[in-house]
Amino acid sequence: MYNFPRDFLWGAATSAYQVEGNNSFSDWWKYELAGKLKYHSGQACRHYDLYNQDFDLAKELNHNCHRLSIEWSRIEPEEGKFSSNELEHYKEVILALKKRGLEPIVTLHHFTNPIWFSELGAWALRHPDKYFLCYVAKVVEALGKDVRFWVTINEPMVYLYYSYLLGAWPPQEKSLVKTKIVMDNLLRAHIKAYRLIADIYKKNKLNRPMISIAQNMRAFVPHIPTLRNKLAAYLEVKSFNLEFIKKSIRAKALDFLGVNYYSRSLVELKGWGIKNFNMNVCDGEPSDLKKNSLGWDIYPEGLYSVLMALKRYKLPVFILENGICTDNDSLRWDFIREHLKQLNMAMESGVKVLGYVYWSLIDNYEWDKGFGPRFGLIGIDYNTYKRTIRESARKFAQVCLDCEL
Ligand code: IFM
Repeated sequence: MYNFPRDFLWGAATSAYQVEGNNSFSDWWKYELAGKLKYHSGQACRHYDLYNQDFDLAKELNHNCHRLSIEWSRIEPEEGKFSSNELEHYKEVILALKKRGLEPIVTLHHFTNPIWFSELGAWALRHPDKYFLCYVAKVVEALGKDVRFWVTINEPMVYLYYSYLLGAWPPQEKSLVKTKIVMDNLLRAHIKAYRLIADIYKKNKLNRPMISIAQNMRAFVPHIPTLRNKLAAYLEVKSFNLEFIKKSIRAKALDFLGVNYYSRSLVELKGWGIKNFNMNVCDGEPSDLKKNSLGWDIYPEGLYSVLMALKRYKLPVFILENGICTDNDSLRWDFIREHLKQLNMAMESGVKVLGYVYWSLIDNYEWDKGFGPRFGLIGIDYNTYKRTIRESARKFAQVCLDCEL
């Protein structure tokens, strides 16, 4: 038996661009229409209109929290022009969660940018934080009184890799110099946003919120355990998993550690050039582990090792994403169950964990991979937008209710 605390937070996540639909002021939309991305997000899941229905389902599944993101390009479609209608919309979304007893966990940046910001130079600008902070201030002033958990930036390292090093996502850059600049800029933006949010709460005499990032962390496992591969795995952990976190902690800008965990990378170093150091160090190498529909290894024990590596920072951890895309729903339940066991073991070994959020509540637009990968606890029929609760979701719901597995 695996027991979790009675006040544990259980839920699922979405991000605005992946589910809302019609985010036409966003850089992704522009790239999609220009044919620079293979798939068009279009109406996505129509969550912008159907959020009440989706939150009813989350409540039916015994969730007591929900992670969502705010689409910057809706709030500020033109530089300096903020939409009171859209701020009102997100206020209603947050209230819809609270009304159902779902604690909102709100992300401010989840990969997408307004078109105007991307045309100015986005995160490679000299001081991108000055634009980001204006938006953050508007949102936090508007929503602050109903939000206890803020995530400033989702997966900064993933954004950096895909958008500036590998050239897959807008702005499709492949530049080492820009990668370094953007890394520093994201870090600075996070630290300043952290301080700004804290100040706004203080000024408005609200209880201090919990602020963090959502850090994608992978288990880096040497493929063949040569000294060279071990060293490379160590360097990957240090740079990909830990650098952003360590620097944020040094700046006293993390109240908890938001962790997104999916898979492992088998490390087989092909050369010492920086491009060999990316998330998929051993892409295409055969491994006998079961895989999700995108070919990622299913490796629950990696969650344990990632969490144990965080113990030394003495901050509570919040699993803000963990999930699988698959057409085999019993594999989804196996995935959730095995990861929850590893999570529980880490807790037994002294890691304080606030909650577990599955990715994702509903199937959605998986960025450059389109609508094929099915991550949802709830399936979406993209012809009718009908939602169907999957069996795995029901099993997870029981765990959420009982706080035991
Ligand atoms: O869909 C993404 C999400 O936007 C960020 N974390 C990983 C998920 C699955 O790839």
